[in-house]
Amino acid sequence: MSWHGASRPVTKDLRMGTMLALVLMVFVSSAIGQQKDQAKKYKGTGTTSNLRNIVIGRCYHYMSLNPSIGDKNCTGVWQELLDAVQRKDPCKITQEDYKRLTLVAAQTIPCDKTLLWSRTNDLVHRYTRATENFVTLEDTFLGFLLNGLMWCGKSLRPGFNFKSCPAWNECDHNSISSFWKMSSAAFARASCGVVNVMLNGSADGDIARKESIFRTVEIPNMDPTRVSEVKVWIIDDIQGEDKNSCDSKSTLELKQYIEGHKLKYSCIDNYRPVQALQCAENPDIAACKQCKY
Ligand code: ZNA
Repeated sequence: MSWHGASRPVTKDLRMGTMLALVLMVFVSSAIGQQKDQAKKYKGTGTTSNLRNIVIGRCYHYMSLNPSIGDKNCTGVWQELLDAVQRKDPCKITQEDYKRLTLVAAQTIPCDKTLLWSRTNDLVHRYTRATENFVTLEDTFLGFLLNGLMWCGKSLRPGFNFKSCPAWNECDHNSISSFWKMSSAAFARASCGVVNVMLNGSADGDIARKESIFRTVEIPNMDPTRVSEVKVWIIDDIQGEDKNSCDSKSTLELKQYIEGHKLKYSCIDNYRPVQALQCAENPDIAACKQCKY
């Protein structure tokens, strides 16, 4: 009897104790989880310091340089960037997450002005700065806002991760590569007339890497009813080797690939206006002293 009588409070105590232990376990494991998340080290650098001020400042700067774009709501654009990545695993950001940002940043691109590039990042932007005849993604509103910057959010928590972010190839769907894929697709879709592409004739390997954004995103997103021609410029470094040109095997394969997307193709080796820029920058080298320009 007494055993029975005493058993009730003991069972109650046991139950209470088990519950307390469970609550404590859940609490401790979630705290450890949060700590892990905080300490998580990605291979890339963290979000650029002062990101908000830079993006909002670039937004107003772009409007002052390009009045034709009209009035953009700069804090609204910032909010869309924030909403695309915050409270999300930075390795699980898809192009879809940037859809609203791409919509608020939409812009018309004049026909015949698009200049795409692959492995010519430096030269292509020196060229567009010098001539202002062409528009690269980085000269569009969306590309201008985020060019050269780093950003990523934190799983389940608001704001950005300033400690580290996934590097380009660290995971398939990271905040940086998904953004550039989404914005490149939007740019290619908005392009019309002759679309130019500056490729690197002195770089190793194929003229356009199989996994490049140019091949995987930009070509498939061009509208053959609006794009009259894809004009490939193959530029060698002014003192570099001529590893690829219009008649190289990989260039002919690229031609097939472009034509396979119902787009007209043309190719030009060492397009003179670009070579003239290379020579303006290196007037004393032998290749530039042939009175050709
Ligand atoms: N402004 C940018 O930071 C940027 C612009 C980044 C990525 C893509 N873009 C677009 S796509 C650009 O406006 C061109 O029109 C397109 C070029 O992309 P691509 O064909 O893949 O050419 P690329 O030279 O191989 O890569 C372009 C840039 O992408 C590089 O300068 C890197 O910033 C980045 N990138 C691409 N692949 C990798 C990478 N970074 C690290 N590892 C990679 N494997």
